[in-house]
Amino acid sequence: MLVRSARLIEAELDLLEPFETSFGVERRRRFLLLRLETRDGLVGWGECVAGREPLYSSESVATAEWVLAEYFLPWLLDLRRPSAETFGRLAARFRGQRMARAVVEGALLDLWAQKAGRPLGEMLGGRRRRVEVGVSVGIHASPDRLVRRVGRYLDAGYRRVKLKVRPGWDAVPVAAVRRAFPDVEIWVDANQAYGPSATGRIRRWASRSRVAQVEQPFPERAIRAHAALVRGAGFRVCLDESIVDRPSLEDALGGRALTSLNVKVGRVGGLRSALDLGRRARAAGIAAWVGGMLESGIGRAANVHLASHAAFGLPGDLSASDRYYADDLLERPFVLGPGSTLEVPRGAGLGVEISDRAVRRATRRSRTFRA
Ligand code: OSB
Ligand code: MG
Repeated sequence: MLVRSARLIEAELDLLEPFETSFGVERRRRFLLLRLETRDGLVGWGECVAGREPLYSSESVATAEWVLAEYFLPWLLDLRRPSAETFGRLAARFRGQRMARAVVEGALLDLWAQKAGRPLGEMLGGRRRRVEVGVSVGIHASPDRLVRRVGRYLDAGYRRVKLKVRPGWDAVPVAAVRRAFPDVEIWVDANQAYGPSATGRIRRWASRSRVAQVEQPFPERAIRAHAALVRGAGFRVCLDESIVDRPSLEDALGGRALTSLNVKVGRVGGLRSALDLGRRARAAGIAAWVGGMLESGIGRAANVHLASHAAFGLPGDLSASDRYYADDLLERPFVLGPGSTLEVPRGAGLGVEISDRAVRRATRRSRTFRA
């Protein structure tokens, strides 16, 4: 299965609604797509979740494009037996660059599963045909507007909501959602916006509004601060940005700094690492679930396959296409099904049909690398 060419596409898609978090507002997502073509005519796709600016993590579209163009793609095209394993061993020489590594691995695994004629999730050991999902809801202009937005998501069929919070946008809007919807499962995510001195306050407003889970309130290196929040908390404490590999997970587990783990494929360097971390967390009695990065349908397909694995036990941040984009780059969008679920694609590999026309429309520029 020799890779004959690699096309790196810089794409842009307008979000249907702006998405505001503690680190900024996103209206239009810029991201990289990778299209690999093999000698025997198979085409594998990957989506890189690095953002235009290094706000969520230190990687960006520019750093990912640089390391892919200068190193990873030439290495890949030189491999005699390209596979996730052989590429992974080469890429392991470099520090970080996990989102860039993940996109290459994703496209290779898509090819690998296509060659076997089976869905990617099944190849990874996943058995579910549908996966449970929730919706991540950005910061809004007022608690009223947030409540209305959440109401529309509940009407659409979502059963759990994750509200973005930050200092100044927490106790009041969260209480407003709780008051309007006494039974909905509420999670919150701060993307590192608080200092450790906020521990008591977070505990009070989260408990009062019966929040089920608080995600990454403190900076990524602040393991002990998260452990202090875990002690005596009536909600799960979830880590996202803090966990990037096996050692960081082991340290957080040893320090009792989490009771839930958001597993994002890009953040942890690829699907294989994501599965390993999910299984390790589960074995330690920690709930793991698949997070999202506002992916197009291409990245979402990989996430949905991952979530079909039994390691993941809570509803993922994997919403239907119409939560994000008017056109999701797929011929058939992801739609929300019964019980707040998405269907795991049944076809070989990613199992989704990618719309060449939609990709062309979203493309700002592209470069092709050949063996
Ligand atoms: O922290 O989970 C996060 C999106 C961009 C950056 C960080 C996060 C998110 C989300 C989006 O919450 C979840 C989704 O893709 O639906
Ligand atoms: Mg998060």
